[in-house]
Amino acid sequence: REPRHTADYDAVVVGAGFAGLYQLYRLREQGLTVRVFEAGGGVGGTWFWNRYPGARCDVESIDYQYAFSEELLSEWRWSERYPRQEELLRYLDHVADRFDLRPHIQLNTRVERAVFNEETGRWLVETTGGDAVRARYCVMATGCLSVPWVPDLPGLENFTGEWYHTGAWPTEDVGFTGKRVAVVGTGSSGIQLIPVVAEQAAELFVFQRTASFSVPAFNRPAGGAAAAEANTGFRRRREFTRHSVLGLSTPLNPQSALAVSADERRRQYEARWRMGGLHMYGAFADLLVDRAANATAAEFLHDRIREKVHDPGVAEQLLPRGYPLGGKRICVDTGYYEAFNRDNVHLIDIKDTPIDAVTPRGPLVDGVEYPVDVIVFATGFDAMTGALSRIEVRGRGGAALSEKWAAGPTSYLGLAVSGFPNLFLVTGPGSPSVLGNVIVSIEHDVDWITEAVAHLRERDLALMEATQDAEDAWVQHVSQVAGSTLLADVGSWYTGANVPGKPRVFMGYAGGAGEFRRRCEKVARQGYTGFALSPAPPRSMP
Ligand code: NA7
Repeated sequence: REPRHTADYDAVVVGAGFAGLYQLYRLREQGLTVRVFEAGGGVGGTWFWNRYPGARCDVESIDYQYAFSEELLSEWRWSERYPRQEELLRYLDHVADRFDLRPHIQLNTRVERAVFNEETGRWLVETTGGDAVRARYCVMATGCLSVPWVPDLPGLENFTGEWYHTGAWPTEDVGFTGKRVAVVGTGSSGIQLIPVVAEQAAELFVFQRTASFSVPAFNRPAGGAAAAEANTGFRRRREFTRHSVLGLSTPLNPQSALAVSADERRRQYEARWRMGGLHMYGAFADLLVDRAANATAAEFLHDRIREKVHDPGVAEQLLPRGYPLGGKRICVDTGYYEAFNRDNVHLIDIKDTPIDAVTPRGPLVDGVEYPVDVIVFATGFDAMTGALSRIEVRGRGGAALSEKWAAGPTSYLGLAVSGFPNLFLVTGPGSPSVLGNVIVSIEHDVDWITEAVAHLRERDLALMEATQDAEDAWVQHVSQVAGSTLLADVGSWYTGANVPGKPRVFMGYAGGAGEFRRRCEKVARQGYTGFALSPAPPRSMP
């Protein structure tokens, strides 16, 4: 099949979210010609698609922004402690304009195929619209949570109302006023959406399979002296997050939860609770590694739920049980539990009785039909590998990435895959990104990739490829570290368990953002150990 037309670039970047925009900026800075393809109708990635009411980042604005430009840092003012989707999208639009990135970005364009040509040592990247470009480097900035997952419910196609997924929200307003609404899913997205819809809908039915651990955001305006002070301390703060475990600004309490008195434990949990949201992770050093320590935090949060929810029966159903705190990412809410004190909000526990089907009128559970006007699926994403598995990526010998990853994704440092020269992944599987603040990981990975590309160009090297040995060792290390935590066995999107049929592999690096950075730096410093660097495409001998 002949592509419609072929243009040549130094690099192709797939995706124009936080990762793709920054990668474009850095490669342009190096003087490379770059083409960015973006499936969305605008830049922003996650923050373009997740426009559902209540959508907000669970990391604080000050930590969830780029650090590469002093000008950008000083001219942009966040309005709230936790940024809303709309503000994040405005920020990324501003970045695209401010650094003149738009001419290099082709929107509304989905990449269908990326094939490495061993003769030329170049990637041919083709889009569904029939564009084709050749490039020396191909960077996948396709996101960790970018492919919405809608459960395969029989009858959904005949549902006569409207239905939406939080991660593919329409650009037009969706009205809930006076309507009967079903929300399926109580992870981060559902927990943000539910209190907002509860205020508008006539009746809201929340279908909960697994109760989440949620900690209030204690969101507030970001203005005033505190903001100015935070900005002054930004460099120090960012340096701290870079070398932290989760990429967050919270100091981790080095103590064990089991080494202190019950009073001290409570004091510590209350202090972290008041800090809000993900700060809870830092209460004790062993929360994610010791079951008994973890149980003390779970108990503290159970008590907070019981205090907030008036109906003791509903409160019991909202208690997360059967998995450790942090096994699924802690949710950060504003008024989530309080929403269940409203007369128009109904919790339907579907743990033991899943949604069997959707009738033309609404969800059907255990023979009971819930007639609704709108169903919102807050059912999460085909995480970490979803976007890449939807692109036909072929490396040496025409081998498909999907086949290589059939039993679960493998990588070297989450950045590269053996057999796929000059293909780079930003926060790929095996990176620490999704366990904490993805922006810190994105910046690291993009900087690392940019420096690797500069290294090749300065030395007139054509190809960089992870060796199979290095990849095997990294995969083993990732798995070993995950196995030493409480995270690896939990049925979550970290392990692919939320998508039926997906291989169960822990897809993050639980060794921490700081440790990951240290290892990547060492690899680069030692001349890219674990990578084969070659001057020209090695041709097979006649
Ligand atoms: P999550 O965290 O994957 O949450 C999805 C929710 O949907 C979770 O409660 C799931 O229950 C539930 N779910 C998934 N499939 C079904 C079916 N078939 N029936 C009922 N309930 C279902 O996605 P989010 O969008 O909330 O958040 C993703 C990340 O974005 C988050 O971690 C932050 O990093 C930002 P389950 O727990 O699987 O039993």
